[in-house]
Amino acid sequence: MQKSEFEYVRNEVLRSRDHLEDETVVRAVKVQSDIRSFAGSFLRGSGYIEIPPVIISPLTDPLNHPVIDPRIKSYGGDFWLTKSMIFHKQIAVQSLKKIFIMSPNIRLELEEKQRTGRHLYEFTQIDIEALNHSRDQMMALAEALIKDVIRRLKKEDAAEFRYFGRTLPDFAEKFRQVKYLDARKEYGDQFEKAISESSREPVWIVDIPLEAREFYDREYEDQPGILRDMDLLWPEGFEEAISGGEREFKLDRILERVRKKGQTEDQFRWFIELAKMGIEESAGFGIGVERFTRYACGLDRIEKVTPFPKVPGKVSL
Ligand code: ASN
Repeated sequence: MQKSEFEYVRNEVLRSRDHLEDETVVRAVKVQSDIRSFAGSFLRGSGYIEIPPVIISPLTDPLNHPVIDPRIKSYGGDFWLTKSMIFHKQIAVQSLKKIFIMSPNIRLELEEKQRTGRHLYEFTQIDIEALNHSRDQMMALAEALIKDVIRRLKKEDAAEFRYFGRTLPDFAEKFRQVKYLDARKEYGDQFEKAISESSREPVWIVDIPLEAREFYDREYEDQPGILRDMDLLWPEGFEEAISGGEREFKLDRILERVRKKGQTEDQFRWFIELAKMGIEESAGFGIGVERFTRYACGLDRIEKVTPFPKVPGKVSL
């Protein structure tokens, strides 16, 4: 090891130790632990079963934005680290019907994402999927999940919220919905930021155009180019909370959508082979655990909610 590298490691270990002793971090990690626990018990109580995460696989989410992809070659094949379990969810619900995963995701984001305060290259999303469910049903589940977790946090983490000087609001019965194209027309390209900053309640962005999403979310039959999907924005400028939708499940639709994205069938053959055998429709979403915690605690930077934060562009413990 070179001297400069040795110094980098030593400084990082010191920084990591200080980080772990920071009271803000200690209290936020407690809140994160409770979010995991309350969300898990809510979902189990709603008939969802937890399945273990997949970390390494020949199949993962292509995402709709550029990340660095670490490829692992072994056993004569190519593996990737999970960017989301989207396809595994769709496959698993065929027999398990209603599932969730506390899913660690690796997305080696470009260094510029460091500035947002919302990105970690290793994070966990609670990834949820249900067979023969609609987007509306999954949106209702998400609203109930968030309200239940926040209700329990307020009760059981009162000391933490006093420390953070944070009073979480009681949300309205239903969250507001805005169509993606209407939001962009009104607020321009930075509409997510504008809407989030000007809201006190979470807001749904629905009906997202094809070019803004991956190939797997389902297109309206009567509105080509628009998907039956959704994002949820946290209020107060905390931005994205959830992303999800109904899924394409018919082979011809899947192949057409892969083509429209300029992707290759070969890349998704593990999924396409399954679709050839026939799969039923499903819908679902993922909710980021660290972002939920950051919103709940009202913190400026996401690294404060987790013991070993991975900030884009930085080698960390
Ligand atoms: N979890 C998301 C979904 O269910 C996918 C993602 O994380 N890219 O749609």
